[in-house]
Amino acid sequence: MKEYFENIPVIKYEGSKSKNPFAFKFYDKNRVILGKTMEEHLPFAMAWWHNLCAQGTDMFGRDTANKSFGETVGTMAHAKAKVDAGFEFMKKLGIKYFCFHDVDIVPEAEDIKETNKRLDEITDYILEKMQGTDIKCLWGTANMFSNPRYMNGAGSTNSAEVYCFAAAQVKKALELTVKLGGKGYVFWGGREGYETLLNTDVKFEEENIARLMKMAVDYGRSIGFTGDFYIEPKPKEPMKHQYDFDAATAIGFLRKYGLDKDFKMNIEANHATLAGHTFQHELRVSAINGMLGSIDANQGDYLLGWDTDEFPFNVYESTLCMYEVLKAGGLTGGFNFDAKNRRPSNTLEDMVHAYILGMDTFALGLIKAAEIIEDGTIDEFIKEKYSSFSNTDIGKKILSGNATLAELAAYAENMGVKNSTDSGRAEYLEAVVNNILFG
Ligand code: XLS
Ligand code: CA
Ligand code: CA
Repeated sequence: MKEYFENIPVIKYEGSKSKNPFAFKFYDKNRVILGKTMEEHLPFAMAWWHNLCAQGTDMFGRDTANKSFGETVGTMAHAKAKVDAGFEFMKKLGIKYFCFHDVDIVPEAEDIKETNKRLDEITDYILEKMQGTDIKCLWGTANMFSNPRYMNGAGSTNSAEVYCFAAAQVKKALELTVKLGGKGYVFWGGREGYETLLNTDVKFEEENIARLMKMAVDYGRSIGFTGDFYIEPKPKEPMKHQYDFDAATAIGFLRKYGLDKDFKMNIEANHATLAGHTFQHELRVSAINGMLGSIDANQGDYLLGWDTDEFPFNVYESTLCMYEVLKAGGLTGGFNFDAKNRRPSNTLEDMVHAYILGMDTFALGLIKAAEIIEDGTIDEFIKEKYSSFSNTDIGKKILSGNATLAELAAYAENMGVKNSTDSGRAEYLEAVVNNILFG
């Protein structure tokens, strides 16, 4: 078997003193934190599209990286070489999951029947490669945004014929996800949105997206898909306004159309930033609604403001992310590195550096988040902050749901003047976190 990452050894944990660029400094998969190993806390996944397909093209320039893996790009031989390279990569990094779009794994043909044949062939091959390894599929999805036919949307298209194409792709991608044992199925609404309301019937489009999702749930369950469907919120890019703007919007949509029992959120850090939220906010909103499913682990660049999909290196953010994940009792999905090397980082070694960076950043985040929880200052503060609802009779009455406005108004009138005097202590709490991170 040909080796693609020839000079790259199996990546091992060597500790933070190590200067070896091909070693983990913090990701020690067997280290136990709060009763589980790091590997159990952090089911990392490789994103097929960025890692094996993207060659550094951006809006202003063409490829800088070569991902041909010795074959002609756009052929089935190349598709198979990507499988080989991908499995070698995952084994060397100790990554146990992958995520894919249909057209990441085969070149799309003119005729959908031919594309589907290619998909059958490549997934047979992927299944073969999975055998004897503990590598699994985290989630699958259909790319319903690249092909020009989707320029007016997929589920939200104006064309019934294009809608059927979208349905065909979802059907096939679901079958492939089941075939590969995927834990989840993602809907990211790339083209589900609008540029101007002057040409858009929002109500109609949203209802049609819901219909497509409902059909997907019915079909998925009928072929034995027991995992979670995910919506991956993103506010904009490519569309000016996308319907799945953020977690709160997507959750409201799912509830409105009765899809909330089958769906959870796949939260991407960079999409939270684009929505004007923190990553932590999106995770919290999902978690308190019982909808925190999976994470696309990356980060944006605050100075650029577009979807840069960088590998995460911000330990403050990964710490607050892991804090939310630990508090929520973990993910049903995993941590997919929906991230790409920056354009000039164009060698095979750079791909490995990027994953080491990302895995170490989340390992550090996990270590530090567990320390915040064990320290207890934040939890204690929050408990105390709201304690007037648990340790006063009037507070208890309000929480019981049996209080009336008139009763509370009478209480207020008897009380005299009351200004809020309870400090929010934001700076103190931020200092506590800094001390745990760097003290
Ligand atoms: C694009 C999205 C996409 C989804 C899968 O911004 O992140 O890659 O994760 O379609
Ligand atoms: Ca993104
Ligand atoms: Ca993503």
